[in-house]
Amino acid sequence: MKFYIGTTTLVFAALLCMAIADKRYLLYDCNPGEGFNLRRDVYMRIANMVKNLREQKECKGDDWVLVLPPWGRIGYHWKERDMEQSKIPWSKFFDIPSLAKHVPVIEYDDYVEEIGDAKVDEIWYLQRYEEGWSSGNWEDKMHERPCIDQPVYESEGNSDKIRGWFWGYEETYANKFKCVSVQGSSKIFFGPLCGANTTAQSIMLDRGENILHDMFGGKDYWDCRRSMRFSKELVEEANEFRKKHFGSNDEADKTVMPEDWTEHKCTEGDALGGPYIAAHLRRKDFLYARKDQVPDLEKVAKVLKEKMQEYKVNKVFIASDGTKEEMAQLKTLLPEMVMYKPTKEKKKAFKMGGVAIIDQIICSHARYFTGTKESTFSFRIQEEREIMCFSKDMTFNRICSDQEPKDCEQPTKWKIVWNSDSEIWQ
Ligand SMILES: Nc1nc2c(ncn2[C@@H]2O[C@H](COP(=O)(O)OP(=O)(O)OP(=O)(O)O)[C@@H](O)[C@H]2O)c(=O)[nH]1
Ligand SMILES: *[C@@H]1O[C@H](CO)[C@@H](O)[C@H](O)[C@H]1NC(C)=O
Repeated sequence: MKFYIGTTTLVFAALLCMAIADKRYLLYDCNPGEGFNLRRDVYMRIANMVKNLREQKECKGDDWVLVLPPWGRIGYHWKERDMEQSKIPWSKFFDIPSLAKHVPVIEYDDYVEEIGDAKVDEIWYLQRYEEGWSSGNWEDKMHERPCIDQPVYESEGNSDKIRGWFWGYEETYANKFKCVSVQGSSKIFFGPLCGANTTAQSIMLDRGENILHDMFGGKDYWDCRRSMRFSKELVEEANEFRKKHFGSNDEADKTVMPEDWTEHKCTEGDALGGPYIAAHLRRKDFLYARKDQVPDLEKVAKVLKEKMQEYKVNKVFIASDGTKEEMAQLKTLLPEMVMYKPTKEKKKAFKMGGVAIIDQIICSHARYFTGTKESTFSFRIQEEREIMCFSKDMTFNRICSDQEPKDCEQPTKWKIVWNSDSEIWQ
């Protein structure tokens, strides 16, 4: 009897070991300068890399899991001195079970607990090719190369631990570090990660923004995008605001979606939107960097008034990173405008990313939306509306500045892809 139990335990332990040995973790980070909304796009590239790695023959048996990089120290807007805007788990902003329906994900803290150490086996620091883009024929390629920039990772004294930013987790270290020049999409990583260059359990790809989308605008792209449902807390806050200020709700607006995103499907024009229009007015650095394409506030007020008439509504929601003074000026020109202004407590609880997402949710449920040229903040709203099946004319808009022609170029109309056999844009 004793012997029998012993064997089962042994067999069980062996099975457990095998299961653990098969698990591999992909971590990533971006250039600190990248903003919140571009980072959400980089997530999609990495998530689809993990999805594809799981399906690779060379990687057979490897149970790849994506480790979600804690939020913080992002872009120049989030460079707050306090650590309050750091070490933020993804669950603050996104619904983890929804993400996990596309690809297995794990929060960083849970990863540390799971492997029992705050460490990464290898860091691949992605960079361009020193000689620049290869002219002539485009070629996907990747090689280990000397670092071009000063490395942001350092060996610690006489230990072999490599230290770096690691999202503000000081105890975290890596065992190996190398620079890798890359030109192309995640496809080129399959061979190297699946044994050709490493069999390490955990690999971190830093400067992840250097990886391109495998199939921009394809089914994987949209599946992944749809899996990025926001946290319930943020959705509730946005819904309350919609109800209170506009009498807007999903039933009346025809934007009801099933809890499980994989069960959702609609056709363009299904969504009506709430009885208000919305605008995202990106100001700050855009006022200088894209001076000729940012409309002045008089122009904004004039166009939004016309649009309210056209859509027969008397409320306009404004999302903006503009200053208090700019918004006060706009209010005198456009008294109908409404903004989301969280209390101190809520601001603290939701963090800057959460407040940005609430603005985005409210914009995405409006009857008509107009955004800012080349702002990834606006792009994310447009995608959200595309997922809910708003008519494209009510989504892909921007206000022309006075320096531009009256019929200035409007945003590209991205079309959601629901099935793998639909046409795709590459
Ligand atoms: N709450 C809120 N925040 C905004 C708004 N517009 C911009 N922001 C903030 O400013 C940031 C945008 O600037 P960046 O961080 O440089 O970059 P990004 O997020 O990739 O977006 P873009 O620069 O617009 O492409 C967002 O991440 C927000 O935190 C807005 O309408 N509402
Ligand atoms: C993988 O190994 C090959 C052969 O040694 C080398 O040329 C290449 O640079 C390596 N790639 C990476 C990403 O390490």
